[in-house]
Amino acid sequence: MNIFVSTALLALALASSPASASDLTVQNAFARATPKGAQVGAGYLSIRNDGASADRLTGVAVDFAKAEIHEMKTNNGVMEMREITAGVEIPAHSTVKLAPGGYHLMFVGLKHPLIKGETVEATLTFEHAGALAVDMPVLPIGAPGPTGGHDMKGMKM
Ligand SMILES: [Cu+2]
Repeated sequence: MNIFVSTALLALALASSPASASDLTVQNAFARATPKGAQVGAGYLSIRNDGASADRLTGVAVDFAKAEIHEMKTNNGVMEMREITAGVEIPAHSTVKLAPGGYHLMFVGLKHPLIKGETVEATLTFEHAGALAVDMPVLPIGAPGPTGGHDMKGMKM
């Protein structure tokens, strides 16, 4: 009985922090602070799909910029990124990371800088799960974030 109760409480505690829609859970979301006058910013997160069928991240919206889904790749030694218009597949029973050096959320035409210590909200849109609001704490410029990775210096815009 005691074991059952503590397990239930633990599950409740774990369920209370990440944003969740149906079988999808968003974890480790963060945005990077931007220098004054910067036109673009970036955000990162992990999406876990506990469901038996795939879903697809098809869009993202924020109120402080135009938001796009991007992918960064190294091409002949040069970091390049492009917009992913077809969305990002989240396969069943797996986690897809949007992390520095790969997929990321790109905030284009910032209306204001992203300030370290603040939190911004993004709304993710999934093909099946629909809209999901996510809070993204703003970490210092260049922060690799909770999921690790390298910084974006030298990327080709
Ligand atoms: Cu980008």
